[in-house]
Amino acid sequence: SSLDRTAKAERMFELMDGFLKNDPVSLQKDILDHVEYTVARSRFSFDDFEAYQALSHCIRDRLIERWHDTQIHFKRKDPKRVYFLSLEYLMGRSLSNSIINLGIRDQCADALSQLGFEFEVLAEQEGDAALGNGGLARLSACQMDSLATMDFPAWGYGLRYQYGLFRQVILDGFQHEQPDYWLNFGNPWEIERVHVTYPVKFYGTVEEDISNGEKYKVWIPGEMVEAVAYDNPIPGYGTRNTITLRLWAAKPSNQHDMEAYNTGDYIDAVVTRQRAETISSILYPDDRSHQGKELRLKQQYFFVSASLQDIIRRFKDGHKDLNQFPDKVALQLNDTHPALAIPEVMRILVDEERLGWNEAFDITCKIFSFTTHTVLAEALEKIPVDLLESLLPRHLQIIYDINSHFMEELKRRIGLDYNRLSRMSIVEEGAVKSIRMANLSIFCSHTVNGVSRLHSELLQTRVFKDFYEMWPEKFQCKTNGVTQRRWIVVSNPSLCALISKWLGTESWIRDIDLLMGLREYAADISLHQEWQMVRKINKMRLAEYIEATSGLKVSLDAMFDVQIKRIHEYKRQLLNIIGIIHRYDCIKNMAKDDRKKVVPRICIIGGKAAPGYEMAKKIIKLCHAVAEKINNDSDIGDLLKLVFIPDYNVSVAEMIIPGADLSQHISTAGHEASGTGCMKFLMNGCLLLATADGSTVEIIEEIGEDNMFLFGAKVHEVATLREKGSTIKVPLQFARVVRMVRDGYFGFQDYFQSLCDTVEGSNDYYLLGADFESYLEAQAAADKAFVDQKKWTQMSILSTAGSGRFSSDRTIQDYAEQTWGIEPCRCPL
Ligand code: H53
Repeated sequence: SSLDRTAKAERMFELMDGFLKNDPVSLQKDILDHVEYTVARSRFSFDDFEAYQALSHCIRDRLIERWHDTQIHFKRKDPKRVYFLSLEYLMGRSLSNSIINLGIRDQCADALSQLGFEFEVLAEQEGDAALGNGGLARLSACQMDSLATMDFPAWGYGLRYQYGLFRQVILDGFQHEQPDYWLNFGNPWEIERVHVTYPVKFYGTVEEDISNGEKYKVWIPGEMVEAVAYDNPIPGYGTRNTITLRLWAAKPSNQHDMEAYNTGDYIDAVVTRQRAETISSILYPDDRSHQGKELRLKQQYFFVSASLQDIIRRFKDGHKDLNQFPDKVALQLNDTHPALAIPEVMRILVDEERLGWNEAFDITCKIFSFTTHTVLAEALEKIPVDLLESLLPRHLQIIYDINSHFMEELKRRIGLDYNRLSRMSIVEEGAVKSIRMANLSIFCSHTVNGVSRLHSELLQTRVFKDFYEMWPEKFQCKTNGVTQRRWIVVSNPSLCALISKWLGTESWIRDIDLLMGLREYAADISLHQEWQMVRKINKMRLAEYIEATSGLKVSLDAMFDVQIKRIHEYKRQLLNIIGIIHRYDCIKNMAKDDRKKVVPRICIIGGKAAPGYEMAKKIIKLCHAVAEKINNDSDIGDLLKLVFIPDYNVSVAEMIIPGADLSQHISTAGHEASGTGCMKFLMNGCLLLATADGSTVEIIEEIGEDNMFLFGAKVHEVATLREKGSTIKVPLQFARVVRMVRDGYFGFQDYFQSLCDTVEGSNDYYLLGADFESYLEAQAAADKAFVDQKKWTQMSILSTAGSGRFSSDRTIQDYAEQTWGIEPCRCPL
């Protein structure tokens, strides 16, 4: 009764001491309590890792307080909500980020130092949460940070893989993959919700039934698995708002079991049950390619089904009329990976809620929006019809129904243009009949967006031209962004302090446009000195890491030249390596006196290759073979070094980026949808050497061509160059370097032949040869600028100052206004 409830609440308030306190003494007490009661170590003897665990739990408690308040506030206000559906999140570490967003960094450091611990050392104890592959996954993490900071009523949904992205181990220069069983030491950043579970169905048959004189379809599943929620609180910065990233884990279902147990083999029945858990066991390590595997499809549906059940339950708790669903809910499809949500919503509305087809379809089209992250044909998901039919028979029917509505509408508008109809169809006929998930997503979403302006244009003029001509109003551009909280405040504390000092405020951490204020001081000598000092500190940190991982000692006066990202032919790490070999060759052939003029370089490359991507693996091996040669050549000395940093991940990036002088973003124009690494480097005052591809086109607009080193063919030139094929004029130096590799100058002669084949003559699809000359010119320009440290520092300051547009806060604001139609809902302090 309500009386009981009031009495209960009063008693509760009596018992509570108010919120957890954040002064150093309270923090110390809480840390020690967690050492004793959570970690179960004596408070008189615990090591760094145990201190990390205790501190994390102490921070987790504070997150939970805010998280509860936020959820209650959202419930009370009942705003329109956005649900971000993504199969991948690269969260990295959580401790530092949480402490900074809670605003208690200094208090924690004080509390720890009095206990004899150093905050930085404890932060290093944490492993990365690597539930994703690359750019798309880290983007999701950055966007969650912005959603929380900007007080949006948002939820992220995803999968809680037991094995994250593989660890990369290099043996003899070859990549080997090792499993990342990241939950081994527990995960203080998640909260298991044993009561938030939903059944997820697979396989079986579809039957017809009649109720109240109306026919409807019933799906009789053949397998049932339970989805259990794990909530990860995401704190905003400078706000109490703390939102939820809800990840699903698969557990065996208890329904259906009685029969199995009664009919016989107990052992078999238990083993079968256990198989359920494999659904969320492992992240697929392929970036941008899909393989039509059943397990992958199961993962997609598992995550979609559990999320939608959760979302609809939350909606129904307070609303009866499903027609109001679009007023309260926006569903964001992060690439096509969650696109099964479309037929799933239709199935729920039509089969379970018994809405008419048109009414259901109308609702569906009002709630979905779709972001595509690629221009590469191989990255567009296609699901073989056979696979879908066996795993999700009802969904296949629904997709066929959607397609026939779609085809009818098209015929009405364009007549019987069969070529076009077949290009646009959701169903692809052919050797393997399959479902085009992108076409499904475009047709059923109210908006479709690319992730940079160039990419959005290419979608309209090439990849989805037919669709754009039909529904131009659907197409939007949302240029990616990254969060300055992680990429400056957490990872580059010295630069953070310097910026705040010169701007006279810390407000830029929430209001990034203020960074522009640095332009005013771009020529100020005392800023230059402080700026250079900060850069030196960061280079020192990176140099120590290089020495620790590779044994190589590097000079801080050299230019640190970095390329870190997934290894892919279109990203052209091979162009970088060929350039390095050329530089080596030049130095070797130089007169001793001329060597004095050479700008010393430390070339740093890092990134993982998908385990089945042969050429990418060869590129890694070539990098090591070349490094072996150069680094041990006494003629070269400190003038040139090449280092491959193994096991590149978010926390390694946090250490490398602040220490880089120059970074390379050199994809063949028209291939990188956006790129977000370049934005992180830009924020940190690293100069870019880049092609006009993806988001760099917009970076040029912000900081001007003079403040970066641009080169290479432009998008509109690429097709013509490809047509020219082997008649393109390729510089002699390029051919010479490729010959060196072919001739076994770096060893492994046979192994590298096929790699060399990919860049010669008409095989050179990514145009390394065609772009080589202008690449060398850009490199020479970078050398020249580096010698003039005053000029370089000014360019560096202007890079940071011009990076505001590339904050994920701006991206999220754009999505909120132009796509989702949601407003902030700020929890009172
Ligand atoms: O998504 C990033 C882009 C980047 C693009 C990347 C991406 C993946 O990481 C995985 C699959 C895919 O189709 C695209 O390659 O250009 O910056 C975030 O939008």
